[in-house]
Amino acid sequence: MYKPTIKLWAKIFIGLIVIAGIFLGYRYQKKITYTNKETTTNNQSNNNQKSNNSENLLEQWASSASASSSYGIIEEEYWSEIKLVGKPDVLEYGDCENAWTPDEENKGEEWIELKYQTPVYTTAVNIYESYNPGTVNKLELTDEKGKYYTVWEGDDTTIGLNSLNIIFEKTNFKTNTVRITLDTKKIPGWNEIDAVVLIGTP
Ligand SMILES: [Ca+2]
Ligand SMILES: [Ca+2]
Repeated sequence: MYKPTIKLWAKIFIGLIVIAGIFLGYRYQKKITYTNKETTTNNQSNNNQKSNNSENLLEQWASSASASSSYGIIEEEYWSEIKLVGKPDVLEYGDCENAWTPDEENKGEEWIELKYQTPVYTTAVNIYESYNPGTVNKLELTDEKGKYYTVWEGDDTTIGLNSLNIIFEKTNFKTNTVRITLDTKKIPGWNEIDAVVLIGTP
């Protein structure tokens, strides 16, 4: 009859320890993955705001919007000013109902006005253009009394699905209102904007 030697028992014992070790390691790794996933979800659920703690910079997406005109009527939502609210949701360059566009393709001067939850001293506004970009020519902000200040006037050279990132000297007033003027004659076709982010410190 075959009798396992002490040496064989020792090998089996070591083998079991290794298997247990691999199993525990796998469990621990799974736990770490899950924790990271949870953190990401929490960030996402903070719907229109993202805070950069090191500089106390707040990135806010519009909470409401109005416009000189809109292709979509509010009730139907498509291409209406409502489509400027929140994070970008146009995934590829082209005509998309998730963006705002005016009621005529090439009428000329149009404007959009975005409101944000928290007033901030701001240094930058990024305008996410999604179709026939390049028509933005002025950026204004209001102070807390509602007075308008022009912080940028210039030539929008945005191409494709991209954001026009406008950086300026930090305002000496807090704002929660961004007004953007466009010249839709400049670029033929429908000129569409997906979303606008306001960056600053509360
Ligand atoms: Ca146009
Ligand atoms: Ca949008």
